[in-house]
Amino acid sequence: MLTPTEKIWHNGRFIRWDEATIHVLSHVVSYGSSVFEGIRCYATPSGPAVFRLREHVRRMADSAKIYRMDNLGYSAHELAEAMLELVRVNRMSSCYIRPIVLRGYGEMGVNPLKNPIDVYIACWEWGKYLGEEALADGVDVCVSSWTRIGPNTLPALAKAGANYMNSQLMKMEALANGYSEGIALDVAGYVSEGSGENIFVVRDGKIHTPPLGASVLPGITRDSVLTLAHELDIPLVETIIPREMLYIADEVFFSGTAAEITPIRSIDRIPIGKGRRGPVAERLQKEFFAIVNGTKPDRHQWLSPVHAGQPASV
Ligand code: PPE
Repeated sequence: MLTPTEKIWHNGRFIRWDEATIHVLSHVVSYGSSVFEGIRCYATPSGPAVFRLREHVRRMADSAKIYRMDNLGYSAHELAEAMLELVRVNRMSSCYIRPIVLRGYGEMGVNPLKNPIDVYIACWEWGKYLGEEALADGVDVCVSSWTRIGPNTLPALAKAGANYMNSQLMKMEALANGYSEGIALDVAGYVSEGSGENIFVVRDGKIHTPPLGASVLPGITRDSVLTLAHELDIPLVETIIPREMLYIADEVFFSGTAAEITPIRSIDRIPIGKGRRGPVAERLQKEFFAIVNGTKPDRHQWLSPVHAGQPASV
């Protein structure tokens, strides 16, 4: 269960956790009109630090723009500062940050343009997304019978609440069948992504990941994996991936803010490679966690320190 923190940021001020409620007739409830982000703040030796804050704020602004939420009322800098302030106010040493932009209460009907836009930012402690052992042992997943949202249906580049109805169908089906996650194919039948993760497929030492045109969220962890693979001299291509490539891969792994870098040990009960975490996933995990935990220098300015005197990199 979610453990409340003290405060939530709402339209420029801090309110109590329990006060962060909306009217049932808010536009978002009937029509799914929200965009949001998920950001991790890690504990480092020099205090809590938010991972890739600038990129998350930018993606939220992009999502809002796609849905014609033209004026959030706050600049990228103000939103980033609000998130850092929230972590300070709640005295968190590490946490997950969830900013949400939603169409609020005012009018009913599909037309969203008359409803106010509300911005909330909450944070809480969030452990390992796919279970405690997932990072070391890998997870058992399936290919979903649900197809990822088509390119001319809901825009996949936007991280919109409504997209997650599709994700929920995938997730519930996977759980009902004893898997921890589902992998969706896109409308053309090629590998797209997990319900809340991007995916990578390794064969003969080369990493493959679906391109943005395969209805994937432009994951910020995905982008970090691209950078780290390049630096570690692991070849990587963004390319369409046929489903059966999953089964004959040496390794498959997920990336995501919540899932971090999670190896996949079987798909549809077929063992992947040796049926456990492979060396490529392990190398990337090692590098990723060394940076986010502050044991290696933050050579890309990926971390925004939470505490005063250290300006955010936004
Ligand atoms: N694809 C989807 C569909 C997705 O939801 C996420 C993040 C990603 C890829 C990876 O993106 P990024 O976090 O920028 O690397 N999913 C978020 C929500 C999870 C949830 O259950 O809520 C997350 O990981 O925070």
